[in-house]
Amino acid sequence: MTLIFKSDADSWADWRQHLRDAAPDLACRDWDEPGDDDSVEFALVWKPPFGELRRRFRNLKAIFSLGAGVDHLLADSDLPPGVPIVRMVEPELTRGMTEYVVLHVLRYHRQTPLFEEQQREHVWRVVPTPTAPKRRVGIMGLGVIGQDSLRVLSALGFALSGWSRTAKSIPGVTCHHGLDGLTAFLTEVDILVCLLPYTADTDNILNRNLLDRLPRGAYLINAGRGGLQDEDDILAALDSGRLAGVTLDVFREEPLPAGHAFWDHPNVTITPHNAGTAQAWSGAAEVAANIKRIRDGQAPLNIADPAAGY
Ligand code: NDP
Ligand code: OXD
Repeated sequence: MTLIFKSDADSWADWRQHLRDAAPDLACRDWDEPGDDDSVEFALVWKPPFGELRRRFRNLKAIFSLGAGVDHLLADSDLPPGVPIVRMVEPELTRGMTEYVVLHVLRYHRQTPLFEEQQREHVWRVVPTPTAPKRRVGIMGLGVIGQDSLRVLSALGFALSGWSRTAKSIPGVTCHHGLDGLTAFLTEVDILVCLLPYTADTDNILNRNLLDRLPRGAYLINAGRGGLQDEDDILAALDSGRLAGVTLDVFREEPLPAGHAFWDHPNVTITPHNAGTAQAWSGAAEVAANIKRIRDGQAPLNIADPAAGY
């Protein structure tokens, strides 16, 4: 029983050690290490080359994504048929995402960019700062990460709204769903946080049509996927004052191309797609538990739905 591993980060040694600890009878090897591909039953991967999983590994029982998002896998039209794709759901990836969301929500809530500018200009000016209950944070995507972010934002006292595909009921959160619920959701939001997966339905959703429904001077934080955002429309919304500030962890093209207007825009904060990362010391146990389920004849947890795209 073998697991094949592929990542674009330098994390193989770490995962190998923790997979060994979590599943001692599982042989693990890196994508480029020679070995018997017919013995490979599990793949733990990030962005494998299209067609390779089907071509190389004839006995796959599950494909584990190294990320919570599976768009990098579902974009492959040549996947092995009938093999479940399992999302990475592990506590430390979720924690990292929640830390990112809370950090940047608080940064805008407490007007930190303004005070940083005042410091640069040696200006001492007190600006009234409301407390959290007077600030509404709206989360697009009420899945594992969206709900964990809401849990912490709720403890801080923010007014909270959420938007998802199907109806949700979350205590303390004004929930909306579907395209019919989008306007009511957006019109109340001071800080919009996007934690959606990238699918055919969410492609380019953060566009002018959506941004125009936000109150003037709203903030946007996108840590979902770059394909969710129309980058020209975001720049136009900043220039018109519709958006007061934008924080982006993800981009249409990654790394963000040199010369992109986001690099130098005074009201844009960028991070290099590292809001949340699966941690081997925690994630290996989740993968091992799912492999055990499969060997026991059960379906793994957190299977993605290829039809829905997430
Ligand atoms: P989940 O699958 O748990 O949740 C996805 C949420 O999005 C669900 O609430 C779902 O609605 C909602 N959704 C999907 N499609 C639509 C739609 N068309 N309209 C409205 N809502 C929709 O995912 P996670 O919370 O685990 O992860 C979310 C995303 O975060 C990942 O797909 C990935 O792209 C991104 N991510 C980014 C990272 C980074 O470092 N920047 C790290 C980790 C994840 P419903 O509840 O009705 O199904
Ligand atoms: C993920 C990511 O989807 O890191 O987990 O982007």
